[in-house]
Amino acid sequence: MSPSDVDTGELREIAVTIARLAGELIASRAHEHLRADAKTSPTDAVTDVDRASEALIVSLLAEMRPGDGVLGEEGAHKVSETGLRWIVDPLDGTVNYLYGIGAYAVSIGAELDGKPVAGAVFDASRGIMYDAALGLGARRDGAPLGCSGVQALEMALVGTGFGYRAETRAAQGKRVADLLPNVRDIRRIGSAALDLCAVAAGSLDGYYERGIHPWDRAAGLLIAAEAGARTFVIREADGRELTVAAPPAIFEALLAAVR
Ligand code: LIP
Repeated sequence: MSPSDVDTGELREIAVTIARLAGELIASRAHEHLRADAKTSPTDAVTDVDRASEALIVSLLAEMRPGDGVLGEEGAHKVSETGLRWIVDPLDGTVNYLYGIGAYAVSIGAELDGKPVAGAVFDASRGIMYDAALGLGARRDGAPLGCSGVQALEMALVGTGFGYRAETRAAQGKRVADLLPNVRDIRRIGSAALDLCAVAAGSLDGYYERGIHPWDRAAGLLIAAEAGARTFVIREADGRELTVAAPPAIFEALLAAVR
């Protein structure tokens, strides 16, 4: 099947509907005193809300798109019978959520034979919906989005993030120290999905991060690309993936600066 065989607008609306419902669940529990379990390190947290959100998303996808595959951050895995697979981060920005910092989202992307075709990121902390469908543009609460017009890296506000393991963070800290004098400033929002939506909206001029997962970026990369940004993912020698998104005018300069 090719993207022209599917209604990407319909897939976008499914992602929007489900992301909003999961986001409402997350927002409704934001003031609970949650216990966090550790994943890859003591600081890599997962909560019952992450799991509840993923369970809701998986059940709604099973109802609305029964033959499709699913890959979720918290363990959901279903092989596709249709060529379509949904890539789900049920709560991106878990640490922010735990600390009551207003930057956490639900990210739901749809891929057809591995190619992104639709996606939605619901900022559950602010009730803002970002979405995109292949060839149909990117939107924020239904209004078209376009990325920044920045023309020089030294004027760029660049988002990034860091891993959870101390040795990884030491290396990432050195890289961001090298980048800092060459850009306007750095922002560390704590949600890759919201970083990518910020690039799409022009609230960031660029974003890069090593070590994020497909579920962190599946929807946000398409949203950024449909808003006019260039996007790039490469697996590096250490096995970690580098993700970059920026407007065409500074993309090559940012990529060269972070590689
Ligand atoms: C988060 C990413 C963020 C990264 C954090 C964390 P999570 O995802 O969205 O970009 O810097 O370390 O991985 O764990 O909140 O779903």
